[in-house]
Amino acid sequence: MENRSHDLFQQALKLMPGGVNSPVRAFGAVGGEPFFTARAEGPYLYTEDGQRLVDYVSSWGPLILGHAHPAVVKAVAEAAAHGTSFGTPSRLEVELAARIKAAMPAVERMRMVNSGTEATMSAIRLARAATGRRLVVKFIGSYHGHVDALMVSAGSGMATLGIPSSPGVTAGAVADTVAVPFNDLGAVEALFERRGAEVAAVIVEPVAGNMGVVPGRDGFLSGLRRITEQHSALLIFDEVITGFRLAYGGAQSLVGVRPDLTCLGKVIGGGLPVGAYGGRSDLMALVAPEGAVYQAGTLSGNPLAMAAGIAALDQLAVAGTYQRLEEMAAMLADGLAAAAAAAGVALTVNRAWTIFTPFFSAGPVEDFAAAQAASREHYARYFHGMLKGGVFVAPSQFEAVFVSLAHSPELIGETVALSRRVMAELAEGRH
Ligand code: KE4
Repeated sequence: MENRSHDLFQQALKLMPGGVNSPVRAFGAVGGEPFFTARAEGPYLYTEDGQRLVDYVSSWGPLILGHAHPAVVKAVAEAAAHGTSFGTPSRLEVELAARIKAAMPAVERMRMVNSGTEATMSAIRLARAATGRRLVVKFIGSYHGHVDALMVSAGSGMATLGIPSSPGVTAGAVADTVAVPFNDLGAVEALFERRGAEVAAVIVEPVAGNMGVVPGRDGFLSGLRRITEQHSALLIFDEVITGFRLAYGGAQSLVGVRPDLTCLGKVIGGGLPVGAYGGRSDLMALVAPEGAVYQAGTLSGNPLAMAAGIAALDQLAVAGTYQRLEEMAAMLADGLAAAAAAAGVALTVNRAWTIFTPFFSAGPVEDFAAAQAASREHYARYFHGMLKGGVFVAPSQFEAVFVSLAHSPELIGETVALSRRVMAELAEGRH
């Protein structure tokens, strides 16, 4: 049988590093060659080789409605017919920003950009300008995009590839970045006791998603809020994953902590390239052209991406949406845990509302060191067992499982049934 994914991959390898446009897609952590997707619809990916896969990666989070949702496709098609980018302000930018502000009161004003990386890069530049301080504190195993200053002890693809930092990121670029263990409030307090007067901001994923899903311990986020306020430093929530994913108001609406700045991406673009950073009006007033903090982007706020984001958020604003997502996430998470227990496979499932990660370890998994101790070998065998059964989960232990509104309890039930077979085979040492 012809293997079109293989042939495409051979061509891709000649054209792009690793044959991919983002490292985590290359299956480096799980082995094998990536399949190529021809099209996607609802909860399914359709590969170039005619396979239909149930998708729990959702393009790493954005496709919360499922693929090719009619409302999003219609909105993008209509916008495209009126022009794809104007390079001037347009009504759609106002409409998306107004929806984000209504959902997240802490985001009093914002700036649209084209990726989560641009959002976090801009937010730390703004924080340094606003405070006149240099130091940025991040957490080991958290990933905030590939901005030089934050590529220290990062998670996601960097953890997957075992790259603690990256060649090309100079010592100077990270001289003012300090990484401390996630969930370790004592380490943060000790750092602030020594260097609090130098800290511009703490940037945190309010639920870590890039070491796998690791929720903040009780009091962790409120502790960060207290400490940053005490030392006149800013608190930045990187909600690129959690924004409009955990709740319509993001993690900040659930954890009861108001950040000074928020970074967004993924879901707010409805599957098109959108990021945003925003927060206190007094801080955003420092951003050019109102202020002197320069940040710009040719395609920032372009009408296609805005139209997709508006359509997505309007679908998500419907009552009961997040309850449905959370019920399906819980059904799948609990199903996996039960399957592993029945097979005698050590598994710890961390769930935070609508997202979760199965760690192949006895656990608990409350920081990156514990996540790293999980069995990558077992994860790879689980990944391939599920893939062989027609289910696509993240090709890395350090990512999240994303359900969508296109999934259904019946489909989740079928996935759970498959997982029982996969866990049993894993326990028997097959795969
Ligand atoms: P992008 O630049 O990839 O749009 O966003 C960077 C980013 C920022 N902050 C958080 C919390 C993120 O999770 C991300 C990107 N997430 C990864 C996967 N967890 C994107 C997938 C990839 O790198 O291909």
